[in-house]
Amino acid sequence: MKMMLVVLAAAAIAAAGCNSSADDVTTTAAAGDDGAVSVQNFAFSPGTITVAAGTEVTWTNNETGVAHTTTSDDDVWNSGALQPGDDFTVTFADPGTFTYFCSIHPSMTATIVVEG
Ligand SMILES: [Cu+2]
Repeated sequence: MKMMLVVLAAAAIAAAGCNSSADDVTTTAAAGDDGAVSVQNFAFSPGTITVAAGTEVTWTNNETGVAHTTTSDDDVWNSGALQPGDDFTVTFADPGTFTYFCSIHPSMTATIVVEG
Protein backbone atom coordinates (compact mmCIF):
# COMPACT_ATOMS: atom_id res chain seq x y z
CA MET A 1 0.00 0.00 0.00
CA LYS A 2 1.34 3.40 -0.87
CA MET A 3 -0.13 6.52 0.62
CA MET A 4 1.13 10.00 0.13
CA LEU A 5 0.58 13.39 1.58
CA VAL A 6 2.33 16.68 1.30
CA VAL A 7 3.79 18.31 4.36
CA LEU A 8 3.13 22.01 4.56
CA ALA A 9 5.52 24.61 5.92
CA ALA A 10 3.22 25.75 8.69
CA ALA A 11 3.32 22.36 10.30
CA ALA A 12 7.10 22.39 10.43
CA ILE A 13 7.39 25.36 12.74
CA ALA A 14 6.41 23.57 15.91
CA ALA A 15 8.66 20.63 15.13
CA ALA A 16 11.91 22.55 14.89
CA GLY A 17 14.69 22.11 17.38
CA CYS A 18 13.83 18.72 18.79
CA ASN A 19 15.87 15.84 20.05
CA SER A 20 18.68 13.97 18.45
CA SER A 21 21.16 11.73 20.20
CA ALA A 22 24.84 11.43 19.48
CA ASP A 23 24.59 7.88 18.22
CA ASP A 24 21.95 8.67 15.62
CA VAL A 25 22.96 7.59 12.16
CA THR A 26 22.46 10.38 9.66
CA THR A 27 22.14 10.00 5.95
CA THR A 28 21.55 12.60 3.30
CA ALA A 29 19.41 12.30 0.20
CA ALA A 30 20.18 14.75 -2.58
CA ALA A 31 17.44 16.69 -4.35
CA GLY A 32 15.45 14.39 -6.55
CA ASP A 33 16.49 11.29 -4.65
CA ASP A 34 14.02 9.47 -2.52
CA GLY A 35 14.70 8.99 1.14
CA ALA A 36 14.25 5.55 2.60
CA VAL A 37 13.73 4.60 6.22
CA SER A 38 13.71 0.98 7.31
CA VAL A 39 11.65 -0.02 10.31
CA GLN A 40 13.30 -3.03 11.88
CA ASN A 41 14.39 -4.33 15.29
CA PHE A 42 12.04 -1.83 16.94
CA ALA A 43 13.92 1.11 15.47
CA PHE A 44 13.84 3.52 12.55
CA SER A 45 17.00 3.34 10.47
CA PRO A 46 18.54 5.80 9.88
CA GLY A 47 17.51 7.56 13.09
CA THR A 48 18.01 10.90 11.39
CA ILE A 49 17.71 11.41 7.66
CA THR A 50 18.43 14.71 5.92
CA VAL A 51 16.70 15.33 2.62
CA ALA A 52 16.22 18.18 0.19
CA ALA A 53 12.84 19.90 0.06
CA GLY A 54 10.57 18.10 -2.35
CA THR A 55 11.93 14.67 -1.45
CA GLU A 56 9.72 11.66 -0.93
CA VAL A 57 10.54 9.72 2.21
CA THR A 58 9.29 6.14 2.29
CA TRP A 59 9.16 4.04 5.42
CA THR A 60 9.10 0.28 5.01
CA ASN A 61 8.23 -2.10 7.81
CA ASN A 62 10.94 -4.76 7.52
CA GLU A 63 10.02 -6.31 10.86
CA THR A 64 8.89 -9.90 11.11
CA GLY A 65 5.48 -10.27 12.67
CA VAL A 66 5.25 -6.80 14.26
CA ALA A 67 3.23 -3.80 13.08
CA HIS A 68 4.61 -0.28 13.46
CA THR A 69 3.53 3.24 12.60
CA THR A 70 5.32 6.39 11.55
CA THR A 71 3.55 9.16 13.41
CA SER A 72 4.60 12.81 13.42
CA ASP A 73 5.00 14.34 16.86
CA ASP A 74 2.97 17.29 15.59
CA ASP A 75 0.31 15.39 13.67
CA VAL A 76 1.82 16.29 10.32
CA TRP A 77 1.41 12.68 9.19
CA ASN A 78 0.31 9.36 10.64
CA SER A 79 0.69 6.14 8.72
CA GLY A 80 -1.57 4.07 10.92
CA ALA A 81 -0.46 0.50 11.51
CA LEU A 82 1.98 -0.75 8.89
CA GLN A 83 2.06 -4.49 8.75
CA PRO A 84 5.32 -6.26 7.84
CA GLY A 85 6.09 -5.46 4.22
CA ASP A 86 3.90 -2.36 4.12
CA ASP A 87 5.30 1.03 3.21
CA PHE A 88 4.21 4.64 3.60
CA THR A 89 5.43 7.72 1.75
CA VAL A 90 5.40 11.40 2.67
CA THR A 91 6.57 14.16 0.34
CA PHE A 92 8.37 16.87 2.30
CA ALA A 93 7.68 20.02 0.32
CA ASP A 94 9.23 22.58 2.65
CA PRO A 95 12.25 22.82 4.96
CA GLY A 96 11.96 21.96 8.62
CA THR A 97 12.83 19.42 11.29
CA PHE A 98 10.21 16.75 11.81
CA THR A 99 10.33 14.39 14.75
CA TYR A 100 8.21 11.26 14.77
CA PHE A 101 7.62 8.04 16.63
CA CYS A 102 5.82 4.72 16.46
CA SER A 103 2.45 5.07 18.16
CA ILE A 104 2.44 1.36 19.03
CA HIS A 105 5.95 1.50 20.56
CA PRO A 106 6.44 5.14 21.61
CA SER A 107 10.07 4.58 22.58
CA MET A 108 10.79 4.32 18.84
CA THR A 109 11.68 7.88 17.81
CA ALA A 110 13.48 9.43 14.85
CA THR A 111 13.87 12.65 12.88
CA ILE A 112 13.51 13.89 9.32
CA VAL A 113 15.49 17.05 8.50
CA VAL A 114 14.34 18.82 5.33
CA GLU A 115 16.76 21.36 3.92
CA GLY A 116 15.80 24.10 1.51
CU1 LIG B 1 6.44 0.13 16.55
